[in-house]
Amino acid sequence: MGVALVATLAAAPAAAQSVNRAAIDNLNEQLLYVALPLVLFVEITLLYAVYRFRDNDDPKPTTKDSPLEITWTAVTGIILLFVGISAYFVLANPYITPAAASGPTVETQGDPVEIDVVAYQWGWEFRYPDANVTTQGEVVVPRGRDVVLTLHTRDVIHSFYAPDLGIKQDAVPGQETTIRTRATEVGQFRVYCAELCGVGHARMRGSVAVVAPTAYDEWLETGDLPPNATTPTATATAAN
Ligand SMILES: [Cu+2]
Repeated sequence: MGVALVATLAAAPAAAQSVNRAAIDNLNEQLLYVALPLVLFVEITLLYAVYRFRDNDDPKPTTKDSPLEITWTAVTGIILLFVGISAYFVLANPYITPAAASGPTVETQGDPVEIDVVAYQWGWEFRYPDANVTTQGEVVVPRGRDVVLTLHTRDVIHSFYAPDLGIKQDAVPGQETTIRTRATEVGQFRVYCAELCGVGHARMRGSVAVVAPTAYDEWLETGDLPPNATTPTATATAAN
């Protein structure tokens, strides 16, 4: 019964918008399979004990019960091991941790689009060194191709946060940090600064426009996006 309920709850309503988001959503789902039966078990046990012993005038401490103690220690150990291994595979995913250039389970695509991101009080600048293009506030990326964003900051710490794409990375003064992603759905996705960075912090928003590869090439050449380039359609959302 528990498993059927979990399966119903965990059925994802929509496809993930990026490989990063897919990895995080999958982990969330896996952990839910463990957490939900545990919550039910603990709560039902608690309610049962409260009801069963409600009129106990002479409570006795639990005596030594080795099989029970071994069982709960072993079960807890197995659950923690499962959580640890699941989390490790996501952390070792090179899209989640770009320093893990090629993870044990996930291969990155070669020849990524490289973009320099400059965060400042209070906005975002995006530079495409290969195309000599610079944009303010909005970064345009092609669907289905790896993108590597190198983050810099002109002043204080900022954080590039695109929740729909499962991306969050700090920009630290004097350092370079990187984001690797591959968007799988055309669309317009919001970017927030997730590090309190001064009075204009709340205004420090941006967006990621994910467009079809042909629209991306056209945009790089002309600076204009075709109409409806960021409108998801049945064909545009086909998985890559
Ligand atoms: Cu900021």
